[in-house]
Amino acid sequence: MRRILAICAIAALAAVACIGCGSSDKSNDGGAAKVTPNEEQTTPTEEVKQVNEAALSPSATPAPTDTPTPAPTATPPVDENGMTLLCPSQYLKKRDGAAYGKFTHITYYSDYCKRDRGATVLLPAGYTEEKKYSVVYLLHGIFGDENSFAGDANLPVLIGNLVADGLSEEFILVCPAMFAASDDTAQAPGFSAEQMIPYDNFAHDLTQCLIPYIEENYSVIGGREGTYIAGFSMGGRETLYTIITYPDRFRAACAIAPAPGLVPGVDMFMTHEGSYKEEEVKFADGVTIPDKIIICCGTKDSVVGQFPKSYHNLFVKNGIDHIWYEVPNADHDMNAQYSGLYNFLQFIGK
Ligand code: FER
Repeated sequence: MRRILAICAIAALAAVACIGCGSSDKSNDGGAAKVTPNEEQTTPTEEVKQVNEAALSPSATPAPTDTPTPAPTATPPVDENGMTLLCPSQYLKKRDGAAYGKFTHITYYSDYCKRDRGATVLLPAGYTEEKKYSVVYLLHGIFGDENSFAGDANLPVLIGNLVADGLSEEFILVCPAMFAASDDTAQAPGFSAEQMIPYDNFAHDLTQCLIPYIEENYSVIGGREGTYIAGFSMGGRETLYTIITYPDRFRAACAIAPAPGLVPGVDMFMTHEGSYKEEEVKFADGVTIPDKIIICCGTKDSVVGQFPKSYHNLFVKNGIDHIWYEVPNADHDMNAQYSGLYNFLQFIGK
């Protein structure tokens, strides 16, 4: 039964919006279904399964969209923290006078995984060795890879427009492949406790191998000062995991619609053992921590449901300063993703 549901769910996420979870030859499109955090349970109950089955029915699943259709938001609402709730639509359109970068694919040797690994890099349009740039590491969704974000033509446009308007400083965007298995032919992403390990292990590969590679090969500010991390869904969860594990390595972080599993919980896919216990999700006294942490999620997220809000509540409970906001009417979709990035990328260099 669980297997059938999981297969349905994977198909459903592909239909909802496979953003930040790309399609390479070794990965299937995939994803997750509506979920509800429940710390009491240790196994998914029939009730939870039924709720999620209903959520996956064709009538409950938003129509697939090849081209994201951001809401027309010339003057979108801004909250008390200065978060613009929806990305203004004009930031996703090319315009005269702005310059847009292009993604390239790179390979770095991961001493952590003991093999070559891929990443895509978006340099600023006018990249020059004469300047030093900040770097943003952007983490994809489950089943994605380094090509997931590189396939989104709107991303260089959003970045170029933010830079053109002086809202962001120029920066280098690096999109890694998160599934940091030592043998990616023997191991594949999926919904089991064992398959969570390579995702969490990416934090080590990132800090020990990819960041040093980028710092050696590009003209970057480097160190905590010039290093940022953000992610969508599974990438949002791993963004949170990474900053809890390596709090002093990142200047700012943004978890957009972060997936369950940072702490124990249950959804229709699996029982999440939790990468950390709830009480471990905190920063030790005296440790340097990110200056800014954003957690956000669509109000109508049919995939990660209330889990992002539960992280917000946990951060409040454990005294971690952060910004929480909800993207009006957004599902697990591009509106949520662009909103988070629109706000977060304005922190670069500030
Ligand atoms: C889960 C629900 C959603 C989960 C992962 C996701 C690992 C990720 C979804 C995505 O990346 O879009 O239970 O468990």
